[in-house]
Amino acid sequence: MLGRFFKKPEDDHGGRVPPGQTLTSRFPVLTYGPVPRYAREDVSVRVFGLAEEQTFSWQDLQGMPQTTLTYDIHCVTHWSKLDTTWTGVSVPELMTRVHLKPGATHVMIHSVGGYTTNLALSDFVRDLNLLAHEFGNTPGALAPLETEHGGPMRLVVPHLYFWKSAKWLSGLEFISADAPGFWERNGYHMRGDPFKDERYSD
Ligand SMILES: Nc1nc2c(c(=O)[nH]1)N[C@H]1C(S)=C(S)[C@@H](COP(=O)(O)O)O[C@H]1N2
Ligand SMILES: [Mo]
Repeated sequence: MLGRFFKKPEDDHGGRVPPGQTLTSRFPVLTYGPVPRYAREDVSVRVFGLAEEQTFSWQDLQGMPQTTLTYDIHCVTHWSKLDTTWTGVSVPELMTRVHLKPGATHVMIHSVGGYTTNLALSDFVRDLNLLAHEFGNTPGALAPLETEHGGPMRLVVPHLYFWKSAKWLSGLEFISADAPGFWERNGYHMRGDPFKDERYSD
C-alpha cells in the first residue's frame, strides 16, 4: 500500500536524477535567438575584467591537454540526460594560464551573439567543467560538437542547470561581485543547482 507513495530507487537512477526532472535519450536544442555559425579558426575566447587581458584561439586550446569525461546534464525545462561524453580543456587547466587580479570572485561567461551567464569562481574552477569541442552520446562515439549544441566550442558545467553551459564561448569576464547574466536577469536563479531545485529567483 504505502509502497506506491514512495519512489522506487531505480526511478532516480541511484540519486542521479534531480527533483522534477525527466530523462531523455534525445539531445534537445535550447537556444535563445539565432544560432551563430563560424569556423574553428574564428574561435576566440577573450579573458578580461579582473584578469590580465588575453585571448585563446582554437589552436591555443587544441595545444592544451585534453580531457574526456562522461557525466549527466540537467536542463531547467525538466529534462535530464545521463552519461553524456565531452572532450575539451578542463577549466582548471585553462586557469593555470589565466592571471587573476585581486578581488576577482565571479566570472561572467560571454557567448557569440550576446548570451551571458554568471558563475562564482568556486563553481567555475572545477575539474568536471570543460571548454568542450567534442560530444558523444556514448563514450566511444565522440564527434565534433554540432553548431546547434555550441560548436566549435562551448562551456560545460555539469553540476548546475544547463543554462550555465554557455554555447559558442567567446569571453570570460572576471568580476568582483555576483551579477546576473541573460537568464538570471529574466528570473532564473543566480546559481541553479538542480539537486536543490534552484530554478527561479524569489
Ligand atoms: N550562447 C548560448 N548558450 C546557451 C543557451 C543559449 O541560448 N545561448 N541556452 C542555454 C540553455 S537554457 C540550455 S538548456 C543549454 C542547451 O544546450 P543544448 O542546445 O546543447 O541542449 O545551453 C545553454 N547555453
Ligand atoms: Mo535550459
